[in-house]
Amino acid sequence: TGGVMAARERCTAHELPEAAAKHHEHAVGARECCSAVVKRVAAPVAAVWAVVRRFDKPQAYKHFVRSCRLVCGDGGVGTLREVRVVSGLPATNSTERLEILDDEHHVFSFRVVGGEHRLANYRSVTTLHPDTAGAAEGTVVVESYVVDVPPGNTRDDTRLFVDTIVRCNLQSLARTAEALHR
Ligand code: A9S
Repeated sequence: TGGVMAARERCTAHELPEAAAKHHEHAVGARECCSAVVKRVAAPVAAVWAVVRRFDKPQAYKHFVRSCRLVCGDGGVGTLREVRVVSGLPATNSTERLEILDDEHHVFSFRVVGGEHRLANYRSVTTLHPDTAGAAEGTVVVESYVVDVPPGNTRDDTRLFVDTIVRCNLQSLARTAEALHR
């Protein structure tokens, strides 16, 4: 579908290795939408990964998160967290499950399994790649997602809303990892 191509094209545009691009190919249903955001970070992969891999601490860089507690699990695959959201969003809380935590290949994925918000069945995959373009050690972060289009919303509205949140998160991730690295 068009959704699969959206994430896929953006990844190949950044010349990711085939194995990494595969993580951003999603099967997208009729009432779902899909997109991807790419962000360059001026810090090595290890510094960015140290922030991303902490499923128990999304508030380290996600500014829309007010608090987070683990419901069950210890931060490995299958762990459930309950995230409370800052006010001003059409959401109060979200229950999320860690799906992939690959320390070797720097792949992270979670899915939304409940909560009071409009992003039912949200799932995302984040991959980190060494950025060989610049002189200093850098990282390219690719984050793709699939989510149900909420009743009464269009696919474009949904993508605009979610892309904005993901872009904010990745900007903040960059600042956090760059500060750690300094
Ligand atoms: O947390 C993420 O990585 C990405 C997103 C899009 C999170 C979205 C969100 O947590 C809110 C920020 C609260 C917005 C959820 C699940 C629903 C929202 O409406």
